[in-house]
Amino acid sequence: MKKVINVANRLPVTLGSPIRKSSGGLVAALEGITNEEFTLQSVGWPGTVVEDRDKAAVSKQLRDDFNCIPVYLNNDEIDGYYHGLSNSSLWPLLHYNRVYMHYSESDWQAYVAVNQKFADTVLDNVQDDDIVWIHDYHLMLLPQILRAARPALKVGFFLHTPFPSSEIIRCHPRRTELICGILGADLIGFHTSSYLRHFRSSALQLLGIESEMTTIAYRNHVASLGVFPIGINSGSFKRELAQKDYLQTLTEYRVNWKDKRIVLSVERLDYSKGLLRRLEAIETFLASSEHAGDVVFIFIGVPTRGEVKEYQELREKIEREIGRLNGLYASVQHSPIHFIHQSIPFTALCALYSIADVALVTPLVDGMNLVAKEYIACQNHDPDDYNPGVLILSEFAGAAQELVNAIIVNPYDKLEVANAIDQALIMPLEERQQRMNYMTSRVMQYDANHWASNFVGQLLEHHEQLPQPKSMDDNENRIIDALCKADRPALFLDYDGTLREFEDKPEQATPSENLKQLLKKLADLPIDTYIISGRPASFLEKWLGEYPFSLIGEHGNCYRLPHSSQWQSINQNTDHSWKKPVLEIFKLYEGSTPGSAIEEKQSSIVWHYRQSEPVYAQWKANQLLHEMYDMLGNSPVEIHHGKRIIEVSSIHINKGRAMEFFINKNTYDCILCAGDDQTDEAMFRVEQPALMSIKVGDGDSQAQHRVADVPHFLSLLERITQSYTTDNKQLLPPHSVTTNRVANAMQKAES
Ligand code: GDG
Repeated sequence: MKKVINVANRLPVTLGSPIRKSSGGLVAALEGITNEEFTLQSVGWPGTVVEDRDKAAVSKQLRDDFNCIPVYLNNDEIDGYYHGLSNSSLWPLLHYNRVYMHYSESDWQAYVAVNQKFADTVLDNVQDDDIVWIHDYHLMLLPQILRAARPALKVGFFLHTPFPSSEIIRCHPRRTELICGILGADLIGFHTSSYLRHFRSSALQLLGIESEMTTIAYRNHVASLGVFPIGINSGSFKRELAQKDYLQTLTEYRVNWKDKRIVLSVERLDYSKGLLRRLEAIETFLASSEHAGDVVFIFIGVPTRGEVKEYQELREKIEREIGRLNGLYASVQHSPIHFIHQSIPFTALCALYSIADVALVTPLVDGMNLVAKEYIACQNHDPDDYNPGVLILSEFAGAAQELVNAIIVNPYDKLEVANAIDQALIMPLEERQQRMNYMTSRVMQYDANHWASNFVGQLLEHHEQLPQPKSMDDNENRIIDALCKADRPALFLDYDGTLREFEDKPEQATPSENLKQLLKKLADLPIDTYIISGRPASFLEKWLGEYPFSLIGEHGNCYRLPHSSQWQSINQNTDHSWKKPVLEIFKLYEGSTPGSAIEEKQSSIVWHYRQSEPVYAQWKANQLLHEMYDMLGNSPVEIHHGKRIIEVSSIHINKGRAMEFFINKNTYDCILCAGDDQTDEAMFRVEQPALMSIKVGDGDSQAQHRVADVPHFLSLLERITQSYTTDNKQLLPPHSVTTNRVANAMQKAES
């Protein structure tokens, strides 16, 4: 049976004596997936500081009675990680509020440390086959920490809030770390496709990571992206609506408000929920509607985050505003707004949902908003007396994308909201029934259980689809072994992205000290080494000319043999007549795309847009590509769309052909080629039994092997150099290989 470890900021329990299970929607959602297939364990903060002396007993009880593993936090950690970084910097930004964002380095340090603490707890309790499901913005670093520690784990991450536009999230001083943290997950889930789109565009804009609609590759790891609109725990509402207590409460409320129409609002007192704007709309309604005297507005405002200054101020403003409106619009018998500033019992909540003629759900921004769905679940379905209410829903709640039959409003438009209240109050029964029917079937069918099992199902699917990579150690050993055994080995190594990481400006990507040391060691080996690059001869000569390597420039157009200073063409008769018109068009694109630049080489022309605004430049690049395909259909050229470049080069020139040119002149019995981009694929495609190929980094490739990035490739080269001992350039390979060479030598002698 598989275990799902559910990791969220809060454990689904409330400490006290006795410890009580919380009744949150998330807990119920996850319980729905526990059957013969899954068991469920929760990891999280128990919600309060626990004294050291009590920890062992609390942990034992939590584990034995609730299958919960606590992550204990001290007061400093709670301040920095929870009140600070999570609630005072991430929450406001995720809800488009830059002004309320407060960031401090000490909060960040606490956030990093607590995410690590969560990781340690998960790692202590997890087996490779388990599923780890991480929830929400408190734990954005956790997926990447877990991936680094245990790459085989199945890790899902779901964000319960919106993911805002890149223009907003970029304000966070730690945006890069946060996005990279999430990218460690195998499956990243959002409530709506807009949040998913924003996440993708932020990864592109802020980190330069391109993605597909449902996948994103980062550091040799592909994460799936998905839209999973959370639902409510429909079963618990169905059950509640059949309870005696509920029916009794309902009757009491009906009597209490028998002459009134009820407009209900329920939420935590959070600025994202739009209460002040709503009060403006209510004032507009009270001042102008003929129904004003018939209506009571019931506001349930659950206290939240009282430690944060903005929440204290919001509460004061709301209380002041409600007092003012009640003073202004009350009569002797009636106050228009009934404000309950506390959480009410579930039974009372359901009864209120049921009797409310209208639910007024107008957040300024909200990940999903479960209240809207809960209201729908509580409309009376007695076929003899089906008299449903009306949902007024903000277009900025994630729920609006599903509940399209609600009256959808712009919460910033007080007149529109006031009119919507009027419209709802007079809406004919038939229309109310029609609207509610569609929404009810959606809400009851796509409930929390469906959400949870869908997410977990897709996470498992993601894993099944992944080709199980062979252990890189095995591959490495085989490659090193083969080179050591060979009589005439050769290396064909690309430079940028293979031996050296990219820089914003290509001219800055000169060999690092480490690389120079490594190249020196390679130079001492009895291996023919070729550096095969798109760079011009001048660059290769200047930075790599001192080594006894063959240098091949411009994707195989020209070469220079070791110890020579003479550069020669590989193919003398190449037609370059296409270059002039191509250059003219490239110049137009250079002019209209700020940050882009043209590089002209002997046999190719390259348009670089690495430093341009990515989305616009990508669009221009596609345009240029089309133009090139139209123009050059019959020309002897290859058009190549690489990593933020478009290159047009002679068809007679490519790295594969250049490599073959040298292979044909020599009798290599083992060849290793490596590269990171599309131009290197021409080498990978060469048909040669002695050829081994390595792709450096992510992306599709025809190479036989793959390493994660430049450092991994350099460490492989390092291992190759270590496997040889040089003594007057005599090869003294490792033991196992020696045996083989002796055998070879003997065979030769016998023949
Ligand atoms: C976050 C996202 C996303 C409220 N008052 C009482 C009470 N509640 C319950 C409601 C509902 C829950 O609290 C509120 O859920 P929301 O979805 O509306 O909002 P957040 O708490 O901000 O939740 C949100 C959600 O995560 C799930 O992903 O939808 O966008 O911000 O269940 O019923 N329950 C009781 N008494 C109350 O007075 N018993």
